[in-house]
Amino acid sequence: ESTALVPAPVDIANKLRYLFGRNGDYTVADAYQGTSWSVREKLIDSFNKTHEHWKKEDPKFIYYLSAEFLMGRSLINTVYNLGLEGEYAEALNQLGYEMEKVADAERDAALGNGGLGRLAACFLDSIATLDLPGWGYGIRYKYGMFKQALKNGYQVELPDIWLTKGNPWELRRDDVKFEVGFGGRVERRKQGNKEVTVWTPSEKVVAQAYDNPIPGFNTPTTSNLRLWDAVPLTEFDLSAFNAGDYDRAMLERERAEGISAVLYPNDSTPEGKELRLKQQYFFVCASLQDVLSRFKAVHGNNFDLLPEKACFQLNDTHPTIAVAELMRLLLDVEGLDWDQVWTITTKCLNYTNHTVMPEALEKWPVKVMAKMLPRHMEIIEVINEGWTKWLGGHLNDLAPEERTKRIAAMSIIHENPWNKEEMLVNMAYLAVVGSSAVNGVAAIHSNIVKDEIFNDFYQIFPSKFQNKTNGVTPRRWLAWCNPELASLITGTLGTSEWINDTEKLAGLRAYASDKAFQAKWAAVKKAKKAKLAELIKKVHGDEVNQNALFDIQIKRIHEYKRQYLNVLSIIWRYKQLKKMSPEERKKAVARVCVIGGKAASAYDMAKRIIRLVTAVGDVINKDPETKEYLRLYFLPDYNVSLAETIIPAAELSQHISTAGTEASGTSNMKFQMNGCLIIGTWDGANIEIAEETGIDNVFVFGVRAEEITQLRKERKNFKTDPRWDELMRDIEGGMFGDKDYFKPLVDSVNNMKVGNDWFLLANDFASYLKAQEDVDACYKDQSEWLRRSIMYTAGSGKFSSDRTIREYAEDIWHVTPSRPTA
Ligand code: DL6
Repeated sequence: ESTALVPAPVDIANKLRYLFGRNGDYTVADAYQGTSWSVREKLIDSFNKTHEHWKKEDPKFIYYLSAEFLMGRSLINTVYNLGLEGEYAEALNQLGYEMEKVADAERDAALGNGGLGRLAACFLDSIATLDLPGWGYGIRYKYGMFKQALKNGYQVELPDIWLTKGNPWELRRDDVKFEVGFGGRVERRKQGNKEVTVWTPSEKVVAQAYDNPIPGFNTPTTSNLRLWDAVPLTEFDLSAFNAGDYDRAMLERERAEGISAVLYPNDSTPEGKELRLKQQYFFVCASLQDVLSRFKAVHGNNFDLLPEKACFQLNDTHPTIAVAELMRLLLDVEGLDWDQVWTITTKCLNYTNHTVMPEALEKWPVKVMAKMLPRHMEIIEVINEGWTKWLGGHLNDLAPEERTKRIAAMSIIHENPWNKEEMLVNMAYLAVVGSSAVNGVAAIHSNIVKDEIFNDFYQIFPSKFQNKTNGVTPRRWLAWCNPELASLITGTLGTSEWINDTEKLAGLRAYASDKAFQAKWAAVKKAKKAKLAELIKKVHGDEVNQNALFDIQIKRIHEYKRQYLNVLSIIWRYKQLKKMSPEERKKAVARVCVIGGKAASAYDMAKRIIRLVTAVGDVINKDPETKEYLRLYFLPDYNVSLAETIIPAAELSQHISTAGTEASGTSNMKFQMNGCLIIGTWDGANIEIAEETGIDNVFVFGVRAEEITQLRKERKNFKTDPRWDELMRDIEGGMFGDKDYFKPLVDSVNNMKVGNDWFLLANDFASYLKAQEDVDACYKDQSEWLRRSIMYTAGSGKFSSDRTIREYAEDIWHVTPSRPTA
């Protein structure tokens, strides 16, 4: 019998009593535990109903395969998505707690690095909300994204031990386990008059399923994220144990658990470590076996039907081994023929590219793959043989030399350009050849995918290539993280339907210049700024001027994202303020600048950038002459929940990547939804955001993507701005201390040194400063600023992940809604 009828306060107390042995005298952390274990049961009721319904209906499913899911916290999202907020807020009140404080006790589920993993999480929210039969599949990392701390202004990494207090949002499925093998040998054996291939792995582990129910909003649908934990095949080696060799007895356990132990903390550049390939195969193998076993339970061996019942989205190249694994399962385990299997596989798979940098596309040495996955390597070789042979015929019109060159350039297996001895498997090419659809994540990026990264492939299969501009869930990123703004919007539009249909936000345009409405809008922003000021006080101990412009840049630290350029403009601002008289200063626009983001642990230059931010902040924040007018804070350990506090408070946000380098960006969309103005380059989704918001409302600066190649060639002769030269001298001369440590940073943007200013900071510097002046001028006119702010939210309708998912469902997956009855 469900606990649905037990009043929430009693249920919370019961959970604490029977699950944790607590009787009264609860801490906030207890209140969180009691509440979430109580909510969990309602979630599971909904989950079970949905899955009973889907089992009966047998609709086509989309399986989103992703090495990362950056879910953040679940309590608020679950309570609100299930419509239980009133009941649980009231229950907590009765027990003497506030929902918001209780929710704060939850640890983030940080099983992702940044944009790619968070996008996957937003997509699951939309899949459930749109009633689409769909699951996510990934890895249940024991340690997620590292926790970032600052020590003397330098980043230090601490392990993310997130599961110690249990996880109320998951369900271990003891009945769902699959074996996953590695290494060993491949043999041909005779079976009757048929030759069969047998792979005997030398190592085996078990993938144990954990389900994480995903509640949709305003619907009875609760879908699923199934994550795999790696466990040993046997508890431990009994013979070794009996012989007293305890270390050896535990070895298998350690080896197995190592596979799902830790998330690689790299964003946008692959980690070429073997364990990474092991992780990728581990979760893909378990997920495909799981899907096939459910398929077989209903449809037996009628595998030609598989593409009508299941499709898979490969989230970047990380799950691309799925091409070979689906082939292997259908060929070797199910005994189907190659041609039939190839047809089924390519019909079922689709691939999303998330990065423009060609060097960031994953390539695995043939040697590594042949050792770890010998049967898969064989299959990839056969796929490549067929592919290059087919290409030869298709490119018949080309001159022989040109044809050979083109085939070599498009081969899935090719020479390592840096080491002729080594052959590589190009995972992106495997994904393109093995998929029905290939897409980029913003209009400009999808054009780069077609015209540059995969141009040869595009010329042959133009219809395979699509664009699917990213989106974010308006539930988490507006309605739940900014309830004050949400209620103003609902009150003004006279409906809360915008939460499911963000195009309705366009109705706010009519109020953009209305002074009374602007005043209410400003009051919400002010309240959210006060919250961020509280957080800054907690972390840095400083009070900040809450009337200052809150200027934010939060994202992974990367040279292409150019946090460095932001710091240079802050230093320039500081120097200008220093030159002013006290009277002049009073007329300046005050700013509180915040930068947050993690640097991959091995990314030296990114770590130096963090130190530059903290060092500049140390000088500026203490300067009695200017500190009323300018502050710079680095907020450590940027994660999903920190973003939920920062974004609603932001007035200006920075999206200043070198044009053509940021595939899309998604925080730009979250800021836009929350009425935050953007200063940005003509890059990624900034372009579409500007189109929807009105280009004159956005502070656009910098060179365009089409100019980059030429400008890089000419950077040696580029005459830098004298202000730029001055700043370089300042940093090099030790104005912020640590001058030796900052030297490589100064060198990296010097046209005569190794990096040659690859990301063209110097080229964009002057236009960036000009755009910053435009920001100041606009902020002085608060009514104009507020008008623009409202226009941002009003123009954000397109960037709901509901729109993105609807497009995937219609154009790529061909999956239709199937809603259980309430
Ligand atoms: O598509 C989601 C997100 C984009 O918004 C970012 O622009 C892009 O940098 C990011 N890509 C990655 C690539 N990771 N790998 N490999 O994180 O994807």
